[in-house]
Parts: sequence; structure tokens; C-alpha cells
Amino acid sequence: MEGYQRTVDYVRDHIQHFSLDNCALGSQGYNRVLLQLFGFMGHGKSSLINSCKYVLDDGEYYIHANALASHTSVTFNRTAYPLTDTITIVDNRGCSTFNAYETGEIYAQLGNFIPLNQRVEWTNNYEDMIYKLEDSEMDPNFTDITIPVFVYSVKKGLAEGEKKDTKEFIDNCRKMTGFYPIVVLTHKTSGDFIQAEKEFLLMGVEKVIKIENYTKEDHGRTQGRHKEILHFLYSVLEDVNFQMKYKKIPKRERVERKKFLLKFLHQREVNQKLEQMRRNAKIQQLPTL
Ligand SMILES: Nc1nc2c(ncn2[C@@H]2O[C@H](COP(=O)(O)OP(=O)(O)OP(=O)(O)O)[C@@H](O)[C@H]2O)c(=O)[nH]1
Ligand SMILES: [Mg+2]
Repeated sequence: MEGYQRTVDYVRDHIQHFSLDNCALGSQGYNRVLLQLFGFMGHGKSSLINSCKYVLDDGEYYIHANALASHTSVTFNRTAYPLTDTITIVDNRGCSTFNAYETGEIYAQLGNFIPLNQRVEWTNNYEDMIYKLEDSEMDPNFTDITIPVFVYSVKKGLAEGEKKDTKEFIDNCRKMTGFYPIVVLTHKTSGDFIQAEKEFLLMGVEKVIKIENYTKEDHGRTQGRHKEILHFLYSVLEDVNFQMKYKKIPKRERVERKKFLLKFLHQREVNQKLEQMRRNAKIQQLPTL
């Protein structure tokens, strides 16, 4: 127990004092690590934030991010919660599926093209999205390292049809941030987390963390749960340290991400128009781009 307590304290201390200035090549102009959560509705994003705060602050359990059992989305605002001087975790509106309608906004968030602390509206409107991107040039964000975190409850397995979209989404997250998303499997005692882990690893994800969130109903501290949450944060920093060993050109990266996003939005618009034409004219032979 004593040895264990020392490890927990050591890891917590490491996380709390992590500074980008101490990376191999220094901060390279970055000043914040942004953990950007996303995932389906009700899978435990807000609870993960509350769990992280609980474990890092080492005090009473407190509800920072509203987490509720509900059939619809509880969180609509994209809210930033600072965890340490360097690390901030961002809550997000839950997706219903990974279709282009909802993912477009998430890619823009991941590329730091949308300011924090705003209500999240999914939009299919090409012009609106392009204007948002242009507006972001007024005050471009080059100082955040964004790490995508995909929160997924093992209570419900991924249906065959969902896997293709999920794989594509995971690949695009990497294009928008330079990082593969870290997958956090929640409700680990209520489903087959081994199967879920396998499926995500097969999709190319490199880190899968299995946790049971602390919740309003059940937040009695346990060694295992504390360790899991710290392991999640430690893994994120490991990834940051690795990437920061190499020279970064934040401006160049932003340009590349913007190109990807513009292409994605354009293709989405074209597909939508084709779909509309098919429906209107009932022409089934038009090709899908
Ligand atoms: N047993 C258990 N319950 C959990 C876990 N994670 C979340 N919950 C519960 O599941 C419900 C939904 O959790 P939230 O954290 O609100 O989920 P969310 O992803 O933020 O949901 P939206 O904001 O609606 O997208 C709440 O009642 C939580 O207490 C977990 O790991 N184990
Ligand atoms: Mg939420």
C-alpha cells in the first residue's frame, strides 16, 4: 500500500508539474495541451472530466461538468476546464453518429479553428463553415497542442455499419492534430472491454485506456480507479513528449489542416447536392464522389 501510494503521488506530481518548456526542444511556441473530448451522447465525457478533477485535486468529489443519465444530449456547450497550469480538458457535445454533418464541426474544433466555450451547432451549411474558418484568421491559434480523446462506453458494442465511419473519423483526427486519438473506454465493468479494445486497435488506434468513471452516485475512492485516471493523463503526456522531440512548424501545420478541412467541406457539399438532385429527379445512376 505504501509503495502504491508513493506511485500514485509520484504520477500525480509528474502530471501537475508537466511543462512544455521541459520538452526536448523546449515549448516550440506552444503553451497549452488541450485534451479535446468527443464521442457519442451519454458515453461519459463529462464524467471523465469530473473524474480527472477529483483524482488530480485529491479533495472531495465535485461536479464540474454536468453529467446525467439521459436519452438526449446533456452537454451542448464546448467548455474548457483547466486541469493544471499546462493541461486543459474540453467537454463537447455528444455526436449521434459519425456522419459528415457532425464530424465537420469536430474537425474544425480539432484544428483549433473554432474558439472554446461556445455552443456547438452542427451545420451542413457550406457558407457558414467557410465564414467560420475565415473568422478564425482574425485571431489564429498557434499555441495549443490538441490531443483528440475518443470516449466510448463498452456497454454498447460498435455495430458493423458504424465501424467504417469510425475508422475514417479516427484517421481524420490524426490529420487534424498530428495525434491518433486516445480511446477511453468507460463503463468497463458493464461490457466486453477486451473486445472493444481489440476493435479500436484494429482501426489503428495506439492507446486504449479502460476506466470506470467516478460518478455522482458512486465516487468512493479506489486504488484501481485512481490509477486508471492517472494512467490516462500520463499516457497523453507521453505522447506529447514524443511528438515534441521533433521540430514543429505550427504555422505550416495550420495551413495543411485548413486545406484538409476545405477539401472535406467542399466534398461534403458536392455529395449533398448530388443527393438532393437524385431525390428531386429520382435519378439513381449519378455517381457518388
Ligand atoms: N457506471 C458508470 N456510469 C458512468 C460512467 N461514465 C458515465 N456514467 C454515467 O452515465 C451517464 C452519462 O454520463 P455523462 O458523463 O453525462 O456522458 P456525456 O458523454 O457527457 O453525455 P452528453 O453530454 O449527453 O453527450 C451519467 O449518469 C453518468 O453518471 C462509467 O464509467 N461507469
Ligand atoms: Mg456531457
